[in-house]
Amino acid sequence: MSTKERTFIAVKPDGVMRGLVGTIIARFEQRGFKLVALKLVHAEPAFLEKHYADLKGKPFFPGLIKYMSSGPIAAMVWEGLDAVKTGRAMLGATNPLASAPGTIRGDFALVVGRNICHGSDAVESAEKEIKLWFPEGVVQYTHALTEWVNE
Ligand code: RTP
Repeated sequence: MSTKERTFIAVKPDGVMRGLVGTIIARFEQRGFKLVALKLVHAEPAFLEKHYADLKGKPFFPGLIKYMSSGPIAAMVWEGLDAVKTGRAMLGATNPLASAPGTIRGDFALVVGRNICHGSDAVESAEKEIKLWFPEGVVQYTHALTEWVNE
């Protein structure tokens, strides 16, 4: 059964510099997800080492931290049914060479070291990542959509 979830999605520095923030936001909005947090962050290496703690020791780790700290990241939280799994499907495979056309990486990226976006891989990691990137919390919507369409 589908459950309402929250996922942490980030447009990495290459995605921000290439002007893909709006396109990526549009895809999540159009799919039906709700944006509950959004900010631009130029993250320090020490902070990114916490985000990627599981990858410490991998040969690509130093390059990954350098890449991720090279410019602003658009950090977001999206909410909706199966947001974690569907969010990952929308991003496409980690290595863009294997990402299907129609996915974000499959349409806009070529190499794994510049794969333009991040998405939480499980509900538990989403909770951890949301706490790390948004310690201030996310917004609560207090009005139904119809109240914004009809006065
Ligand atoms: P992400 O966390 O960015 O959504 O990526 P992921 O779960 O799909 O993949 P993961 O294995 O956790 O790798 C995190 C990021 O590290 C970079 N990477 N580079 N050069 C390489 O072989 C290599 N492998 C991974 C990518 O930016 C990947 O998204």
